[in-house]
Amino acid sequence: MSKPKVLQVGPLSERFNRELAEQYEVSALWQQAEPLAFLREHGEQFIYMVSSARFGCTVDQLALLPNLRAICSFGVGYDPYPLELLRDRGIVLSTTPDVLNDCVADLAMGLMIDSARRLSEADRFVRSGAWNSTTGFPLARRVSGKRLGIVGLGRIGEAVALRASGFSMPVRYHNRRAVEGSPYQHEPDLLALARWADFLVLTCPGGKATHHLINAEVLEALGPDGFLINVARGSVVDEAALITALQQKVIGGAGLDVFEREPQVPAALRELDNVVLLPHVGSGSVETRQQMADLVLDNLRAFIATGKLLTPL
Ligand code: 8YV
Repeated sequence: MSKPKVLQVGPLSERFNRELAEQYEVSALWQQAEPLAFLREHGEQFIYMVSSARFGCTVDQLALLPNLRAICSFGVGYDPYPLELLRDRGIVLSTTPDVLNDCVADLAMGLMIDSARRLSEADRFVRSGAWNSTTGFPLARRVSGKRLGIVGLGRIGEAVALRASGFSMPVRYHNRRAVEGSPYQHEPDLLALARWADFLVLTCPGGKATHHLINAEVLEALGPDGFLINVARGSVVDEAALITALQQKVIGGAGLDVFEREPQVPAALRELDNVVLLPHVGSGSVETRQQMADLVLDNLRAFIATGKLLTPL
């Protein structure tokens, strides 16, 4: 029996690429010299697509895939997919929820501690040889007991809140609607949450609805003792406003795992000591990435066998 054909938009781990190729007849779109010309010629063969929260897919690609029925995406984000078009065409999309909650929440805690206690900066201080008998490292800010404001209390936000309880941090959150049954106080006014919080942690989805939600006004409300932590999407923060706020000490500091134009990180950010910069590694542990990969393959297998995805969006 011939293997089902799968269109893979971008490369994932070597192991994933290998496992996919063992089970399916895979066409690697990114390896085509002219991806759209390839789709024009072969697009109608594909019913299944594999992509990721990084690569997504475009309207132009979809126009050349008239028989596409399912996209299995690696990652929990869905902002690079034209969702309305998918809905209109009846194309279903699976993501990889839950398996990455712990790692992303761990990283958010790491960024809170790093930015407030200045761990990365202190590491640079030691490495540079600046530590000597007369020069100690300047004092930092306490984390335990501080107020945590979560923007976007979903599965990852809940995991951050749970960890924060071990640090005796009171938690409030901002969502458009209150989360039913949540033990945390809902704050419908984002500015009020920013004024209240010592740490504002972003765990909301990206996309139009949250574009530049964190602007100069919110940063001003967070204030000179406040820290912004972004493990969501770069698009949620007005990066230019954030750079100004960090330069002028409008906020105390920031910890960022995501940026507006990845992998580009503005030089102005790289020059600042009051920001911790990570290369989008929220889910980046061996264990979690393996679980995410398995879930993509499980979704694909389930859809081919039953017409239903395991974790549809
Ligand atoms: C992914 C992410 O690893 O899950 C997401 O939405 O942002 C990351 O966990 C990455 O984007 C997948 O390519």
